[in-house]
Amino acid sequence: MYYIHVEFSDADGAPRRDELRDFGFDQGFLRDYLEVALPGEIPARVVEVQRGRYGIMFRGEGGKLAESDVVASGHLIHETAVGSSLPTVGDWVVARLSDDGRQAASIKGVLPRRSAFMRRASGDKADRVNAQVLAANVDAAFIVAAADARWSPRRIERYVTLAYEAGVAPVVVITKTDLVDCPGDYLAEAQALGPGVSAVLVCAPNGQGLENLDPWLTIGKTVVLLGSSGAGKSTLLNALAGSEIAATKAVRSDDDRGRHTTTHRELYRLPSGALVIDSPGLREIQILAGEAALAEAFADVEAFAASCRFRDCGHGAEPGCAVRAALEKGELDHGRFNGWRKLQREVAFLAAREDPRVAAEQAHRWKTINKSMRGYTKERRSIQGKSR
Ligand SMILES: Nc1nc2c(ncn2[C@@H]2O[C@H](COP(=O)(O)OP(=O)(O)OP(=O)(O)O)[C@@H](O)[C@H]2O)c(=O)[nH]1
Ligand SMILES: [Mg+2]
Ligand SMILES: [Zn+2]
Repeated sequence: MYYIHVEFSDADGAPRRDELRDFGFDQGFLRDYLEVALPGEIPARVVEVQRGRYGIMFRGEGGKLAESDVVASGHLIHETAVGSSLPTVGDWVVARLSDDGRQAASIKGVLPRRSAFMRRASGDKADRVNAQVLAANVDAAFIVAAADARWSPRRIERYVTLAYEAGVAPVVVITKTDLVDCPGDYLAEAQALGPGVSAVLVCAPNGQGLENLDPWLTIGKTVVLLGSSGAGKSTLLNALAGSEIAATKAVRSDDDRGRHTTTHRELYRLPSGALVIDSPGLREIQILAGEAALAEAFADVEAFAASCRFRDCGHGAEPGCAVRAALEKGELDHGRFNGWRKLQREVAFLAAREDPRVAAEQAHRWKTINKSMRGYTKERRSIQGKSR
């Protein structure tokens, strides 16, 4: 008999305390898991990614949470080569148990992602864009930006676009507010990035402002920390955790800029029960996003553009250009306009060279079974068929 390792209610129907559920596992993921799992396979969440090895969290003996260090199965790696995705931090996966049933041994497949943060992988070629999934199944993105010389609304709005592409709420967390006289100026600049963008001022070392992040840090919810190296992501994580769970390092001198203190991606659980993904700062944000995300991130600019006399207005010398009029009247910031144009060009470039993986990820974002898992279901069906 096949024993299902996940239980949601006692005989009286009351929810049972389930540690896997505290990691964000719910009825939807359970359904997806049951659809594809074979005997001896369990649901697990990827909590750490280090060069081809994955730390996964699952219900071990006695229902207690256990962690194993595993690899992806050969089957999954093969499928990845033809279009689906390797596991990433935050993923819910189907893992195979070791022969003695005590440990997880490998990852057989990735369950459909509810959200995915993607960027262009390094080393992609001009004719072909490769996607890298940075984090999955995230509920909110904390865009961590320091109130210092590297402050850049242009960079922040790129992250905002990335968050919209992932279908996730963007929250700008402004750090190092202890180092400036007027933190309110930074807050205003962040808030000007659109009505959907929340912004919060914090000083992580002394805990100031952290309570303003509480709405996003609730039990079982997952937040990813995004932002440049040195912005203070790991410092923020430690402050929220109340202990030094991640390494941090003093701001580097300029010749040292490329070095990251955080060197891998990991999901941590806070005392509040919220889950936080820390990762190395991205050196450059080669974003992967489509027109819809761009329109959402730049709704204010697009609203002006919608009033231009010509639908295909290039916002140059055309008569009746509402965008140029807004720029001249000071209703639209020049920097923001230029940021929008630059991203538009990038989005157009991407649309022309789309990685099948990106298309696949977009199609799978809302609860469809991914390709590797479909093959997998067939495999299970044929096994069942044979035993009948
Ligand atoms: N004064 C001040 N310093 C801060 C604050 N937050 C972070 N720092 C300092 O900034 C430096 C970099 O912080 P990290 O947390 O290591 O930065 P990170 O974003 O995790 O960097 P990577 O791991 O390389 O991506 C450390 O020396 C922190 O002590 C803050 O609110 N105020
Ligand atoms: Mg760090
Ligand atoms: Zn125009």
